[in-house]
Amino acid sequence: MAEDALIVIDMQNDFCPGGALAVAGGDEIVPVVNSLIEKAKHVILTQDWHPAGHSSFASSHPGKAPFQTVTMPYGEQTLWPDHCVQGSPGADFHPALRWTTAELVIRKGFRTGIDSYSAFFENDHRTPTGLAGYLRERGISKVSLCGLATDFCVAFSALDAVAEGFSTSVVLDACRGIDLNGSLAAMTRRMRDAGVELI
Ligand code: VGL
Ligand code: ZN
Repeated sequence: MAEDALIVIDMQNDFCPGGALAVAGGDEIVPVVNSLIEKAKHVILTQDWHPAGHSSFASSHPGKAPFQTVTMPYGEQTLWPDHCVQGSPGADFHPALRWTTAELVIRKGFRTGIDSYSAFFENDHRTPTGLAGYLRERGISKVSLCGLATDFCVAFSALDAVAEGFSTSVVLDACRGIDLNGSLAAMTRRMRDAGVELI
């Protein structure tokens, strides 16, 4: 039988108000995400998990400020404030997130030289995290996504999920966006055009 899974993206302290890369209203969605978790058959979490000095941090690029871009060997990369450093409190899941039933936690962004927005591939769109293989091996063909941020990690995960052949939906009520230079509208459109069901 075809199984389905809920993928909860980056519900971590640093993406919530008070955190290093706070997404407006990021904490408001915790109760909504918890109710999705309660109803889901299988729950998978992602955790942004950067070493100190990660190449996506503006602080690693002299003269650069957060939200500017640099060209990396794999393409253009937005620079961020230092966030979700491995083992730091900011990298922990939000304290009210009911994560205990999760069957898998995928950590991403742990290679210094490359960022990873998507739960499936790093930002070179080539290096897999292993998630697609895990889902296939478990007979999961349908995924539903929620979390932070709508226009970065949620959107890139959803785009890769459809490209990998999974039936994919995003629960927008259970997401919040960063919206950098119109990225929320642009990524919403890209998801819709790619065949992601937006709920
Ligand atoms: C994210 C920027 C940098 C996200 C992660 O979770 O959307 N955004 N790292
Ligand atoms: Zn990150």
